[in-house]
Amino acid sequence: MKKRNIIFICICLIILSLSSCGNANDEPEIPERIVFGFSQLGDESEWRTAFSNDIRRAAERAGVQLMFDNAQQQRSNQIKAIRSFILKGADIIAFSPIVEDGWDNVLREARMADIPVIVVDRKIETGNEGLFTAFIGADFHREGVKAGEFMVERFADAEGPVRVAEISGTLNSSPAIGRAEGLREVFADHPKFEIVISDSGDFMRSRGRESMEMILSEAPDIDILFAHNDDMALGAIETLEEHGIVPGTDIIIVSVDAQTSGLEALRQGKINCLIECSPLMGDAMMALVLKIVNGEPFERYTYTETRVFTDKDWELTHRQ
Ligand code: GZL
Repeated sequence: MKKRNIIFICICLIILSLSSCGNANDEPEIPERIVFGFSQLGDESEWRTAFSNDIRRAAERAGVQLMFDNAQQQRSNQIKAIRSFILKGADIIAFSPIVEDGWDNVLREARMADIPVIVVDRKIETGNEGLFTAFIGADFHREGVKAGEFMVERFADAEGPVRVAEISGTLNSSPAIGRAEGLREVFADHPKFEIVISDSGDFMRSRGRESMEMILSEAPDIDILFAHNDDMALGAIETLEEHGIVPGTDIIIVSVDAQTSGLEALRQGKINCLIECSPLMGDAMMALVLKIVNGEPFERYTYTETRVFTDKDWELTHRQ
């Protein structure tokens, strides 16, 4: 074979080898996954379970690497979880604060680590609003107002006093505070309504049962039960039925959340009014996560919708 052919072949081989190995710049950049730490307060209710499931699904859809911790209803566990997310170098953290107070120190630690924090679902009381980056959740005060407005309308023809029992959520939690305040704001303009007894059921069905037992023994002749969530309302309904009292007829029942079991009780006429508080915030929260981490503009406060479902609507739209 002639010398020049050999040289030509060698040159071709060199060019081929250089083009095939490419260089680091040609490799497609695989973006690093955002590491997102979420501290969930517990699993006390149907709403909470739906919310946790929605977060997992939304993180999957968003391609976000989720570190999820269930605090089993202990603020101290939430603080530990947030600290662990900081140590693990999360890009961003979110948490559902079980109660309003006691978060400033751990939020300062996240701030020192330059990790943004989103407050989700429930609100916090803080001496420095700059310690968190954004909030997404419901307007609890509005939910309480909506409950009160339903009661005013349903008892428009009643002389009064209209005796109201309240089974509230976790003490010092923003939904319990907001819902109670909203209801009382409406009653301030309608003095025939009297809240004759109030007890915390911690948003749990079992505690709703217990609270209703106590209410029946302490204030037997109530006209309305206002439960701060469906789980407690359903627990109370079990107790009422054990006492031969017809829920939704002998006592008007108003609840918040409008989860599957609550809607079923509405259909059965055992609950008369549901104030919706949607747990399906996962996608909106992930959109916020991506905007904040990517330095894009975002809303600091995002509120979910509050719809009202009543037994009359149900009759109108679901009459058999
Ligand atoms: C509301 C949420 C409340 C629900 C309850 O955003 O924090 O906690 O109303 C849940 O069902 O336990």
